[in-house]
Amino acid sequence: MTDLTPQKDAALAAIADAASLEALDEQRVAALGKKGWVSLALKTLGGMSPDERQVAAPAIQAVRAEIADAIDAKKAALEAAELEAQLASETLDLTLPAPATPQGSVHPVSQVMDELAEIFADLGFSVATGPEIEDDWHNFTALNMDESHPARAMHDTFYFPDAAPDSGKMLLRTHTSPVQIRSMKEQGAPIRLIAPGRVYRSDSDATHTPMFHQVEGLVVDRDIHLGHLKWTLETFFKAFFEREDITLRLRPSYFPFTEPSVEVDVGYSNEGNRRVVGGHGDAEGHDWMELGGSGMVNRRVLEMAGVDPDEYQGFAFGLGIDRIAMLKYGMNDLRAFFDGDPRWLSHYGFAAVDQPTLSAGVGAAS
Ligand code: FA5
Repeated sequence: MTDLTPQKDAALAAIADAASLEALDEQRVAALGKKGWVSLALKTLGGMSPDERQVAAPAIQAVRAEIADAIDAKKAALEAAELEAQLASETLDLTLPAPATPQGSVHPVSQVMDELAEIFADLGFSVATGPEIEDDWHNFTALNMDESHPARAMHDTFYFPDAAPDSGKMLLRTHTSPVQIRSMKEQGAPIRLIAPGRVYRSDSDATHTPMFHQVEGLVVDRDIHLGHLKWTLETFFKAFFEREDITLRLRPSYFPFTEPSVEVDVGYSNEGNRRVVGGHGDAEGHDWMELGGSGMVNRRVLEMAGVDPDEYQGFAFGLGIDRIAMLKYGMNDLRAFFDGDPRWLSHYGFAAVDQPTLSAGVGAAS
């Protein structure tokens, strides 16, 4: 019988030196594989005499077991080292601060719309909406501006080129007033609502943009008069600007859909290049700024919206949301509202958690 000791020693040395699981497996195949030297040695047992076999068989089996044990031990060591290396390369330092993630912010117009809804909800107003693509009847005719009415020209309307023949001309609504008509037709009277939203006019400079935002207000009930309108606007502006010294000036004006009509101005002063609301507009260092139009709903409008003008009266107002946002939060160019500049948004925008509430203050800190 051949002595397997040299082969065994060489194999054990190679197993100890194996640097990877692949290298170790090569050693396993070379020794214990079908054609490995241990397997071949086992095959020689068949040609031996029983006496020889009795000595040789346990010796070969012992070599086989020694090599298999060495392979198992080395395998466990290599796997442990591999895991160790992986853990070392994948460590997470949980004490590090979280990396900065890009954050969105709430646009001042959206924030102001939420503030409006919060204040008016407290006064018992609901929030209504209407389509931005409107028909000529709701935007003009039902608001007492028939085809030949000169006030139509003041609206710089964007018309759609080819509307269906009997649908009436389609346009981008020029104000939120058509929501008055839609709401009265749907709900009848009494009614108490605000309707904030986008409106469009082909008009552009530092204080005018082709798309801007208005909030409509409408109250229809029995015995409504101009005093209710003034009280409502004053109460709203005091809550909105969070100061008591708000002075409103109602200036006689003209809108086809209100009679009488009044323009609403608010007193402000200049502090640096910022306009600060408060005080009487005629006082030293003060002036007036127009915020919107309003008036008592014209009888003809109530009639066209299906409300009996002998039983119900109403007041309505339409305010420029962008303008009141600029006044409250100190921006001076309206066009920046719509540039989408992330620096402007991160400066003037609001955190999503800054929900305006009457108890915590509707003017969330920006
Ligand atoms: C109207 O649009 C009327 N519908 C308001 C109204 C409603 C009157 C209900 C009576 C009853 P006017 O065109 O004045 O009115 O616009 C109202 C306000 O929208 C303005 O005072 C101003 O604050 C704002 N506004 C008007 N045009 C622009 C513009 N191009 N850019 C930004 N704000 C504007």
